[in-house]
Amino acid sequence: MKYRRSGRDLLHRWEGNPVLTLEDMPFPCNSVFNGTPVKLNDEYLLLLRVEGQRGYSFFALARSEDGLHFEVEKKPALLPAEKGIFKVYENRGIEDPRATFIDGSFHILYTAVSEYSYRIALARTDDFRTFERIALISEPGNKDGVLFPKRVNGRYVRLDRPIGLGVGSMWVSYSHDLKAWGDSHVLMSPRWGYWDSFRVGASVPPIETDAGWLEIYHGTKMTSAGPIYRAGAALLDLKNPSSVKKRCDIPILAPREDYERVGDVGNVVFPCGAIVEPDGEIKVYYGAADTSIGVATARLPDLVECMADEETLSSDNEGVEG
Ligand code: BMA
Repeated sequence: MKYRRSGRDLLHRWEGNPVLTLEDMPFPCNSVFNGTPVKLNDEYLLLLRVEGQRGYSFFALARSEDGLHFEVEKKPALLPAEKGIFKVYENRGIEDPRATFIDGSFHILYTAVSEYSYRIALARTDDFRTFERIALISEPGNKDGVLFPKRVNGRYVRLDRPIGLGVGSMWVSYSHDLKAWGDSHVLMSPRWGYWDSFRVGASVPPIETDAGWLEIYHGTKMTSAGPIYRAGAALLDLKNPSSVKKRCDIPILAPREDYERVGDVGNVVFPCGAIVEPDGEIKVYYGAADTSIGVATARLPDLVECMADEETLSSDNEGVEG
């Protein structure tokens, strides 16, 4: 397997990128991006966000033996709900799935889109063939939900990104039953002057490491040509995920290749999940320019080492309004 170094990014792109494009889709659609990966029975599955030609999104499933070469199933995996309460809040589509294995099955947080704004929804599946919608778990104006893979101090934990007054921060919330959430706190905010100075949101469901919960997140910087979406990393305290221990001061992946620079929304890399291999390699799957999907890898310990103490980073920011 060959990986290409582009610039100084800590994540190295697979030289066969993009992994999936419109050309690989077995049915007509506008684009494929923002997929979440899982490994099931030695097979890699990628639940994809597909934007249909009408403009709203739904999910399709791709399968692979090596996590690099995927084949997309002929029929969509999950469409916006056609009845009940989910229909009301999904009538403009479903977006950005993020899968977590917990309590013996896969739990997918995704964004339900309607004229009433974004909400985070939860569905459960064992096989990615049938999905059971569990609940709409956020107020309107919230997206980028990711679920931790285990309970912490008896409670389920999630990260999300409620829309703020111009500033988009990452929050943490807790639940006893996955349906009712509370004890919400702001966790990480944009940093003035940094690559993540405009908005930050959770991207990859947190990964447990000896050093803490590794969160690969997305951060944006606003420019005169619009936002640039990059990926970064932070470590949260294992026993208290409301506490950020470390945060990387540089992005781990930034748009550099043509397929990341040019597309429906240019200058975007947007991870929605990762696979940690038994040998410590992490494969991060990301949407590129809202038009295709890429994969990039690193050694998990290298990602953990790249981070500076949060105290050092906050003192950099002292006295500066973000
Ligand atoms: C975010 C989400 C993603 C999208 C990204 C870049 O706010 O809506 O689905 O990939 O913007 O357009």
